[in-house]
Amino acid sequence: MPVSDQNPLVDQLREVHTEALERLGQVSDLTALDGWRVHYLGRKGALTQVIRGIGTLPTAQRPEVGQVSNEVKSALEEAFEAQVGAIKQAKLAKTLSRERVDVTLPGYPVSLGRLHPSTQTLREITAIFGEMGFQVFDSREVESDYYNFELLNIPPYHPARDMWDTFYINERVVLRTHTSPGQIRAMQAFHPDPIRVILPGMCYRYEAITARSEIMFHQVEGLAVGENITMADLKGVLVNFARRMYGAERQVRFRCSHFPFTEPSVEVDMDCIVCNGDGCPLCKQTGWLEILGAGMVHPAVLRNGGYDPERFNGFAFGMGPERIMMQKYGIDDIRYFFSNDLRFLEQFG
Ligand code: FA5
Repeated sequence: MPVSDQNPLVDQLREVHTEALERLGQVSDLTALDGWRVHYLGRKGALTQVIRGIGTLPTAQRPEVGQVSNEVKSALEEAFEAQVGAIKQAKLAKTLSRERVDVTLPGYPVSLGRLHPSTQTLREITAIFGEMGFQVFDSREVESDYYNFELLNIPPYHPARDMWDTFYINERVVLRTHTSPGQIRAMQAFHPDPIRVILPGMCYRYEAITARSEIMFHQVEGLAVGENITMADLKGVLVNFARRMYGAERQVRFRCSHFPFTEPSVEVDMDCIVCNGDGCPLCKQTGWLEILGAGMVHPAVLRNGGYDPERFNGFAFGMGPERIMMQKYGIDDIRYFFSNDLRFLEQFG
């Protein structure tokens, strides 16, 4: 760079410029680069030091110093930015060369969601009854005590209430303990027409959780109301269901039982799917597994639903899909269903 013999400060500015660019070329990391910036461009940096001497110059020479110092400052700032970019780029290139991606490697397997086993069973049950002409009727999970018990022929203080340990929301509202209150709601919705419905849904019981009992489980209720419906119709429907659900060779037996809302009442057993009736731990050596409760709808219940029991009659049944799955797949603990363990859930579907 030519040296001016008239203006010593301009010469010094040019020297600073040359030296700064030389040093910048040697800076290779961002911390050192910041040190460079402070040294040359900072408030007390080399450029400022030169400009401070402007007072010693004759007035005519001062504007040239201002102009050249601005030029040098801009040039150094530009060089600084370029060096920041270059250092960052070099760093990135180094990182990338270390983290090279092999795009030909196989990816991680994508795990697909699936329906909960209870939902799958509910759908299977719904399909079987659908083919027998039953339609689905949705009823509520939060019920009044009146529907859950009283309209089903279970007045307050009746000992049969002990069969259903209950979660009370308040004195008159409960979480339904079974799907049977839906019978009354279906009758009120269909009256005076005949009815053939199933009512799937969640039930709640305030009881000890064990390998066979949950406090939250599904039930599927069935209800048929019409004229001249007999116990033989109930039997035909349930035998057909058991064989479709568990296999054509299944034997079904009806055992006397008691439910306040059916008369007569039965419990239905099926020969044990593990031992075919010979006796094993699953069936507690009896050869039979209970699959559901059922009976002919009690005249008082028909009346509560709006049907004249002199003219109409019907049957009802209620089953637990989780228990059905346990029997079908030899699952020894109902708690697997709602413990959210993928090792269990992924086996279905
Ligand atoms: C009832 O709940 C009656 N409402 C069934 C009924 C309907 C009878 C219509 C007559 C006419 P029960 O309490 O037995 O009956 O329950 C029926 C089914 O629900 C049982 O067979 C079982 O499969 C299932 N279940 C009952 N309690 C539990 C529980 N704590 N955990 C899992 N499943 C249960």
